[in-house]
Amino acid sequence: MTDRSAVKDALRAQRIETPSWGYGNSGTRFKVFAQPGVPRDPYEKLADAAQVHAATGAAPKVSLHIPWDKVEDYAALSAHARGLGLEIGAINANVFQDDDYKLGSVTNPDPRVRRKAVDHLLECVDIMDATGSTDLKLWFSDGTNYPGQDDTSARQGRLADALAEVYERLGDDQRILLEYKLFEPAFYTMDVPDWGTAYAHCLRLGPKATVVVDTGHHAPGTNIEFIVAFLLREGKLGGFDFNSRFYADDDLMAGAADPFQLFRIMHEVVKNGGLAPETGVAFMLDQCHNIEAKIPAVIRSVMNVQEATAKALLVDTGALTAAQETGDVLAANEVLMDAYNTDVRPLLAEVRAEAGLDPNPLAAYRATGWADKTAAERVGGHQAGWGA
Ligand code: RM4
Ligand code: MN
Repeated sequence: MTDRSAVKDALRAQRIETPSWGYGNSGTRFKVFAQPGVPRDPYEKLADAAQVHAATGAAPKVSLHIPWDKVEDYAALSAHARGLGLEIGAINANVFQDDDYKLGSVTNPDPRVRRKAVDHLLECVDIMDATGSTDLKLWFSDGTNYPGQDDTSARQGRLADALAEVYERLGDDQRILLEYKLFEPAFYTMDVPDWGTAYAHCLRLGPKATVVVDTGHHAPGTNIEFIVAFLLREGKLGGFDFNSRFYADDDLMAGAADPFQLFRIMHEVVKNGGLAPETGVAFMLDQCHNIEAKIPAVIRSVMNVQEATAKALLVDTGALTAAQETGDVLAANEVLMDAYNTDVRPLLAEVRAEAGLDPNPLAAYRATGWADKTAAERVGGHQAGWGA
């Protein structure tokens, strides 16, 4: 696409969903560094998310994580979100932080534990009903640490049974986003280690089950954009959990470690129609901000996704196809690199200014004084964090 106004329309339309847990305290298994002004409950997390949306105009949806975002009244939480100009995005189930799940959740050898895990997933669908969320994001920490520990194929059967029960419970406009991860916390086998496994389960389940690609969940060197192209072509790409990794599941800011990879991913998205709302691709962030200020880090990540998208939209597809069809390897590569090497910041500044926003979202956020205000006001209580 090289028509400037079409590029701007596409950029204006893109929505990036931010994670409630990105606003809470987080860290590594070595240390969690608390920050001043961190939200103490889901309502305050939404208030922070609203700052990201106000600055960028592009982040109206917020993913929740249950039970981290457990509240008495989900309809009230959803109304609070609407009052802030936000919507509730994906509901993330959590079946990895209970003692019962030591040997797995939905694939646990003990049927009592499996029942408990599936009941939690069904509770998450109830929460979707109450909040208007359409997406159930499922990530399972299930797996084994030692050869012989459990029956690998029996675990696949248990997983399929659990997914089928949850799938049956979905409303017409609701869907499952099934996430995969290569390793961690299990180190020998994960029960959903890769996109192929997730895809096979989703195929068997039906059209309301799609795969979510968390960019941090692959082996080093994996060609993630190939996975994206394949899943889009099959109509099975539900969305992304964007973040950056240098080594494992680092959960750093999207686009920070490898902006070229993010561009290559967005190129496949754009080329295969994945920006169109009807394809249902959710552009979510799944990251944590352990040492940097959280709200500006989320804003930076949104901007990084937008920059990668803008570059992908600038690819001269006519020239690319011509080069591909004539087998001109160098010319084809040059078309892509020309787009990647374009400075798209002025274009995005223009899109923002035309939408009545500050062209510089980070400056806009700083000017609000929100960080000082929340640091002064949010004292006492218990800061939100993992396991809160
Ligand atoms: C998992 C997975 C999920 C996220 C949790 C916090 O690794 O990426 O999407 O909800 O972490
Ligand atoms: Mn994820």
